[in-house]
Amino acid sequence: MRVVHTPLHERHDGAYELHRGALVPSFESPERVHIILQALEQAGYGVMPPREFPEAALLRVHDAEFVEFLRTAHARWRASGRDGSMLPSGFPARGLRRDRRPSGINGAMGWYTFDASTPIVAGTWEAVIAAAQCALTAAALVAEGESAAYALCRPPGHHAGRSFYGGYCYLNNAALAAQYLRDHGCGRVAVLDVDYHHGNGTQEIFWERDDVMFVSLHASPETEYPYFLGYADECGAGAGEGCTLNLPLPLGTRWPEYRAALDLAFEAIDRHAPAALVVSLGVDTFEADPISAFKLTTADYRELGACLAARGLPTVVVQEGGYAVAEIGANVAGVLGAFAGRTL
Ligand code: SP5
Ligand code: ZN
Repeated sequence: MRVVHTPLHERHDGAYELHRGALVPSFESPERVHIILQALEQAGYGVMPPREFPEAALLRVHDAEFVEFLRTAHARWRASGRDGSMLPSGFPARGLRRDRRPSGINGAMGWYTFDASTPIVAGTWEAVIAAAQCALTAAALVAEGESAAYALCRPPGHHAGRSFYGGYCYLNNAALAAQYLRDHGCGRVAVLDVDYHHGNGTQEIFWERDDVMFVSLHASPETEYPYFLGYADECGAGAGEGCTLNLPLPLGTRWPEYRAALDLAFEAIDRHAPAALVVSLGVDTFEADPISAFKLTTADYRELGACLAARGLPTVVVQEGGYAVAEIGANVAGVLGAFAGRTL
C-alpha cells in the first residue's frame, strides 16, 4: 500500500484555538504527520508526493466562491491591518440574516465557518491544497488498479462541506477522493468515517445522492463536537434517502461495542454494493486522545484494519483526526498494516 505525503502540510500551523473557553495551542499540529510518517517509513512503506490536479477537481465537491474565500482569506486579513492567526468572532445564528454575505473579512469568516477552532494562517491554503492533492492522488492510484492507497492528509477534511469550513478542516479530502472515484469508473462508492467526531461535511456533500453512501461511527453529538449533526435519525434526502447512516456511540466506548457498530456499518455498506471504499481514518477514538472519550487501544487499531481490509474492496484511506501525538504513528500503522499484504 502506497503512502501519499508532502511536507507542504507544515505551511499550516494554526498556533491556537478556542477550547473550553480559552485560547490553547492547536491540537491539530504538524507534529502529528511527522510521527505518522516516521512510523510508516520505519515499517517500510513507499512514500510518494501527490500529483497535481486542476482546480476543476475541487469544484466537483466545493463551491467556487468558498474556494476563492479560502485562497484569499489571509491576504484580506493582512490587508485589513491584522496578522497571524485568523479566527471568527460572530456567526449567523437564528434571528440574523443568512441571505447576504458581509463584504468585510470578519463577517465573511463567520459566514463560512461554524466554529472558533479552525484558524487560517498565511500558509493554510498551500497546505489545504496539498492535502486535497494527496487525497486525489490516492484515489487515482486506486482508480488505476491499486488495491489500496493511503493519503496522509493534513489538515484533515471531514468537517468541511460544500461551502463551509470548521473542525480543523477546510476542503473535504475524503469527499474529493470519493468524487474522483465516481468520475473515474466506480459506479457506486461508500465513505466509512471512523473518526471520533461525526463527519458532518461529508454527510452534507452527499446528503441527496445515491451514488455515494456515507456511514459514520462517532461519539454522540448530544455532548460531542460537532453537536448539531450526526444523530441516528439522519438518513439522507431525495435520491439519497437511505444512503446516509449514523451510528452515534456513547462516551467510554470500547472495542467490543465499537466492533458491533462496525458490523452494522458493513451490513449497510454491503446492501449498497459499492465498487470502492473511502475510509475517513481518525484515530482520535484512542483511549489517550486529549479531546475525545472513546477507549480504543493500539491493539484495537490492528483489529480495525483487519475488519476494513477483509471487505476486499479497493480502498482509499484518508487521514482525519487523532491528537494523542505520541501514539498516533503506531495507531495509524496498526490500521494500515492489515492492507499491506493484501491483493484483490
Ligand atoms: C478532524 C477532527 O478530528 N476535528 C475535531 C475538531 C474538534 N474541535 C473541537 C473539540 C471540542 C472538544 N471539547 C472537549 C470535550 C471533551 N470531551
Ligand atoms: Zn475527530
